[in-house]
Amino acid sequence: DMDWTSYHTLDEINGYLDYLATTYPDLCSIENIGTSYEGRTMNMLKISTGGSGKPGLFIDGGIHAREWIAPATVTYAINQLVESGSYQDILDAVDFYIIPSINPDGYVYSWEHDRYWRKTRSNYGTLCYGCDPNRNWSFHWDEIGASDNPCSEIYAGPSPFSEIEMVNVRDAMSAQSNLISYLTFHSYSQLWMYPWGFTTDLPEDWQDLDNLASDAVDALTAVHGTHYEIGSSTNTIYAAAGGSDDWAKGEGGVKYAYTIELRDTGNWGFDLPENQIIPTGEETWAGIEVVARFVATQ
Ligand code: 0X9
Ligand code: ZN
Repeated sequence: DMDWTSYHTLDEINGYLDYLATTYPDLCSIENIGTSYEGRTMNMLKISTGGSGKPGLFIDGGIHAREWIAPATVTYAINQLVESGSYQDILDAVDFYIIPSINPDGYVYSWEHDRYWRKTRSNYGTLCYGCDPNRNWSFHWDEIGASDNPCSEIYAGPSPFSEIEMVNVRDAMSAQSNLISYLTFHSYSQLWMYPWGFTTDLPEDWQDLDNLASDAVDALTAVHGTHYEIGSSTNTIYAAAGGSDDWAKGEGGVKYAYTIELRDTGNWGFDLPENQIIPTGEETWAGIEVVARFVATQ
C-alpha cells in the first residue's frame, strides 16, 4: 500500500504496483519490460478494462534519478485512476501504460549514496559512471545540448540506446499500437513542454500540441493557482537532443508527446518538501485528466 505524505523507495513503489495488480486483477496487470544495468526488474503497470483498439496513454517518471517528485506524482495519478472510483468513463475508453521510475538504478543510488544523482549507473570502462538517459534516445542523438564526456551530467552515452533501461522503455512503447499521447515527468521548473528539443523549429502540428497543453495547464492551475509555462522544449528551456519526448514523436509516432517539469521553480528544487507531494499530485492529476479525456476521443 502507499501514501503520498512521504517519498518512497523503489521497493515500495514496486510493491504498490504489485498490490494494485493483486487487488484489481480485472483492471491492473504488470508486465516485466526488462532488467536494468544493475539487474533490477522493470515493471510496467497496464490499466485496462479490456477490449481492443482503444487509444493508449503512456506515462513515465523518474528518468532523472534525483527528481523524486516525478515517481511520486505518477503513483498519485495511478491512485486516482484505480482507487478513487471516480474515473470509470476514462477507464472504459483508454488503455494506460505506466512506469513510475524508468531509471531504477539511479533512483536507488539517489536514495542510498548521492541525493543529487541524475544519470543511470552504467559504466563502460571509464572513470565516471552513468549516462544521461534523456540524452540517450536515437532521434537526432548527440546533436546539441549533450556531452561526449562520461563525467558530464549530460553525457549522451557511447551510442544511441546504449542504456538498457531506455531500450526497455522504447520497446514497451513500440509494442503498443495505438498510443495517442506520451507524458514523461521531470522536475523542476513548472513547464509543460512539447517537441522539439533538438531544434528551435516546431513540429508542423505544434498548434495541436499547444492547444492540448493549454487545456491541461488551465486545469492544473485551477487547483492551487500554480503557474506553468507552455512551449516547445528548445524554446522554453534549452536545446537538448536525445530526449524521450522527441523520440516518441519523431520515431515512435506518438503525436502528443510532452515533458512536464513539475514543482517548484527553484526555491526547493529537487528537495521539494514532502508536504508538497499531495498538492503537486492533485494539480498534476487535473492536467493528466484533461489529456486522458482528450485521448478518449481519439
Ligand atoms: O534536460 C532535460 O533532460 C530536461 N530537463 S531536466 O532539468 N529535468 O533535466 C528537459 C528535457 C526536454 N526535452 C528535450 N530536450 N528533448
Ligand atoms: Zn529531468
